[in-house]
Amino acid sequence: MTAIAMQNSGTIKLVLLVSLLASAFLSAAGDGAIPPRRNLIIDTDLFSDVDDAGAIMLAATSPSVRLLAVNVNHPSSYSVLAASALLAHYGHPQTPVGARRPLTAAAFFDSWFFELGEYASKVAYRWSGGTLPWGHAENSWDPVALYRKVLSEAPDQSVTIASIGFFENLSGLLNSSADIYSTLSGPELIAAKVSELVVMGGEYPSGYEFNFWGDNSSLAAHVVNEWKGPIVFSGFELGANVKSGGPLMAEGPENDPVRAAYIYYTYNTSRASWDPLTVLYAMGGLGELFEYGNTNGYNHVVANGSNSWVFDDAIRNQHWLRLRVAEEAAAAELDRLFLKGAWSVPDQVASMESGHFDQHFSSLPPDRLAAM
Ligand SMILES: *[C@@H]1O[C@H](CO)[C@@H](O)[C@H](O)[C@H]1NC(C)=O
Ligand SMILES: *[C@@H]1O[C@H](CO)[C@@H](O)[C@H](O)[C@H]1NC(C)=O
Ligand SMILES: *[C@@H]1O[C@H](CO)[C@@H](O)[C@H](O)[C@H]1NC(C)=O
Ligand SMILES: *[C@@H]1O[C@H](CO)[C@@H](O)[C@H](O)[C@H]1NC(C)=O
Ligand SMILES: CC(=O)N[C@H]1CO[C@H](CO)[C@@H](O)[C@@H]1O
Ligand SMILES: [Ca+2]
Repeated sequence: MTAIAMQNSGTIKLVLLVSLLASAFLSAAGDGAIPPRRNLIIDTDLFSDVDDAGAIMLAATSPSVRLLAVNVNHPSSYSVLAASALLAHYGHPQTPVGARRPLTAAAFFDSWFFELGEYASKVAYRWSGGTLPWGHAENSWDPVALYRKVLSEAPDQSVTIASIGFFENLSGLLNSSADIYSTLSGPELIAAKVSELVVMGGEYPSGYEFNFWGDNSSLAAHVVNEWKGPIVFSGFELGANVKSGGPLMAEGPENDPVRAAYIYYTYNTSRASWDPLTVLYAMGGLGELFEYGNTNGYNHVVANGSNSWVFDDAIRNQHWLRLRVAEEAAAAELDRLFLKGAWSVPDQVASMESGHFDQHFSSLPPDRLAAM
């Protein structure tokens, strides 16, 4: 409403409006009617791209999310320990972490572009903490047992699962049967507890994308084709040109592990935002940033990992996401949330206003610098 419109509508109406708004606000506050936190489980690879770290930070620092668990679907111990370190840094030292077995000592090496750096081991070591401090990856949960425990304890229809990597653990959940946590089978437990599965993977309406083919494409096909409940897909095209992380690297707290991860991985270049956008949707729904790209139909993944949308008027519970805003605007919103999240941790110290990147690396031993 513009000021002129308000003047025209008269002082009495304005006063009435203001007092109505005030009483609505007060009664909401008085009832403690803060919107309930959304229960979220993240299933992440946290290994070959840094955007998983950004996505975890968004969820771990959002006042509208209750992060129930993080499952890691890459078997590197460093990925598992880094997940625990991030959770601890952002105030969730008790949040359980599950890990796909058998664990390995694999470290990311960019044998494709020869330009991206490794971050998981560095974050895991320097920010060690949470339920799995450095050296204790073996104490992580079996991911399927963790899913079953956390789902069985949650209210019905209350859990969103955000899948931002591969599909081993979700396939294992689908195949699971009654255990000490629940008498329900995997599909029954999912039907009872999961309100939505949000998947970063594929391309829409059809394509061939890494999360579906990059690890075990038959398990991607198993999960996508067999999941009965609502699924929302975030495709390659959604986040590829949304470049985020620059402001976090430039203006974030010096001690922030996700800022460091972006610097290690990108050498101070903003990065595509597949996983952060996926988790943003998982946390808040369509909001102002997203809309659905379809009204009906379902996604179908074949054994080699390529996917295509089957338009079927009878199926209404699967959608793919599209941006409602310009890619720059989506990136700006992620950057705002990254900075807000990073600064929400007590006792942060600002990075130097400029030259922070050089300064960060100049604190490394000279032989390490030479190796870069
Ligand atoms: C689950 O079962 C499906 C179909 O029987 C099978 O293809 C898949 O490999 C199983 N998943 C896991 C993780 O073992
Ligand atoms: C995919 O996973 C299933 C179940 O664990 C396994 O049987 C199969 O060998 C895997 N395929 C590949 C290509 O690793
Ligand atoms: C790092 O990125 C930020 C934001 O994009 C930029 O302001 C800064 O100049 C960059 N620093 C270096 C050393 O490239
Ligand atoms: C995957 O398989 C489908 C048919 O099942 C085929 O059309 C497609 O070309 C294959 N994609 C790749 C990248 O091999
Ligand atoms: C392929 C793979 O490692 N899948 C695993 C997912 O999680 C369950 C439970 O830990 C394992 O049984 C599967 O082997
Ligand atoms: Ca990922």
